[in-house]
Amino acid sequence: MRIDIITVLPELLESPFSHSIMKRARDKGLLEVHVHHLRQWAVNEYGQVDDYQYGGGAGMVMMCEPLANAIETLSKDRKYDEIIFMTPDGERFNQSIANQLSLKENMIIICGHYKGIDERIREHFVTKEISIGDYVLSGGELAAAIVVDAVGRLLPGVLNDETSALMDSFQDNLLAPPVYTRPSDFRGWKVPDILLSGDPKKVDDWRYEQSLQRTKDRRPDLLDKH
Ligand code: 6GU
Repeated sequence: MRIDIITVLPELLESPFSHSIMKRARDKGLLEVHVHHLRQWAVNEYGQVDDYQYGGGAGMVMMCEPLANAIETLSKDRKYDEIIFMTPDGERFNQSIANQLSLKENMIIICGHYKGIDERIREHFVTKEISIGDYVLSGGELAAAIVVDAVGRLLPGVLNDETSALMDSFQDNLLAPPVYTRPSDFRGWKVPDILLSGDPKKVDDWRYEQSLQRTKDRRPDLLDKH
């Protein structure tokens, strides 16, 4: 999978994909992330990419021309399956959207800033608009990093047995069960006996029960989808 991110703050996206599972995905050649500074497509020598909004009102709007140029330049070299705009008024991101996106070959992600981007870019180029939750961030970069992480780890070959996505919270609309490691007794706080029993069937049943109970307690809304 190749992901091209268009942003006015490329520095914010240097680190998130350079560690741990994202680093491994890139080192293995399973995930390519290219971060592009929108300024290279600016309309003038001052590097302008935003302007006042028509009709008045506080806040700048990201202009059509730099964004259109960015998208069209990138599109010359390959076909993009999805052009995503990160915006608080987009569709709320979840595991199901991550699963769908993990099947795509090439994607562009546009990070919004200021008051947003000119509506005509959304109408004529953007194919999907994503929000990561009901709160406002100063820009789409951190949200884009979350989407790339959630999608990248699902690509075949990225996770091994130890990090398998199969047992993740949300993968089947259940929260993950509690986990423990050594020692089996820490300050008198004991690991549940079943986990030390050596009986894989019993352990599986216990984990499923715990998942179900945890989901009932914390996220009953998920149970309808389970
Ligand atoms: Cl995608 N962008 C911004 N700026 N704020 C957000 C968001 C995105 N998702 C939730 N809040």
